Amino acid sequence: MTDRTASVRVECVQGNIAAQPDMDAIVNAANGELMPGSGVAGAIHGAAGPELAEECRPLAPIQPGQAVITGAHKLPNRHVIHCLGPVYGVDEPSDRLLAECIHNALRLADHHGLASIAFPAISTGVFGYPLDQAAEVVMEAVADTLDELRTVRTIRFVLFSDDDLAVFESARKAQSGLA
Ligand code: AR6
Repeated sequence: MTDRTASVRVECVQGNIAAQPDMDAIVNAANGELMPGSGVAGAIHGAAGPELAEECRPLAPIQPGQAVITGAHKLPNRHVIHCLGPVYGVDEPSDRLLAECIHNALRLADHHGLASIAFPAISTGVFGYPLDQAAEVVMEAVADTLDELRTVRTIRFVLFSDDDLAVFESARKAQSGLA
C-alpha cells in the first residue's frame, strides 16, 4: 500500500468556512433537510444564495453520518459537501457517526477529482459534541482515510475561534502520520 501521509497536507486554521476561496470544496455542517440554518449552515447558504437550497431540496433527507455533494453557486468554491453530524448523546454511536461524516466527505471529494477540501468542526455547535472529543475523532478518521485518496491533496479544518483552533491543532499533532 502506498504511503499517502507525505502527499496529503492536513492543516488547521482560524476563520470562516464560507470564506475559503482556495478550496475546491467546503463542507457544510448541515441539518437533515439540507436547509439553511444557524452557524455554519447559515453562513454557507447565506453566501451561496437561495439556489443552493433549491439544489439541495431533492437530495434530502439525509441521515447522520451521510454526505451529499452540490454545486457552490455564489460561493468561490466548486462544490459544497453537506454532512449531517450526530446530535451528541442522541445519535449513537456518535463517534462512529462523526467519523463516517469525515470518511464520506473525503471519498466524495476524491470521487469528484477534487484536490482540496475544508471542513468546519461538525457537530460541535448546536449539536453539542464536546470539541476536544470531536477533534480526536475527526483526526483519527482523516488518518484512516488517507490511503484511499487519489486526488485530494489538502484537507483543511477551519475553526471559528483561536481556542478551538488550538484544540484541533493539538489533536492533529497527536495523530501519528498527520504531524
Ligand atoms: N465558520 C467556521 N466555523 C463556524 C462558523 C463559520 N462561519 N459558524 C459556526 N462555526 P454548527 P452543528 C463553528 O452549530 O453543531 C445548524 O443550525 C461553531 O462554533 O454550525 O453540526 C444546522 O442547520 C461550531 O464549533 O453545526 C443544523 O441544524 C461548529 O462550527 C445544526 O446547526 C459547528 O457548529 C448543525 O449543528
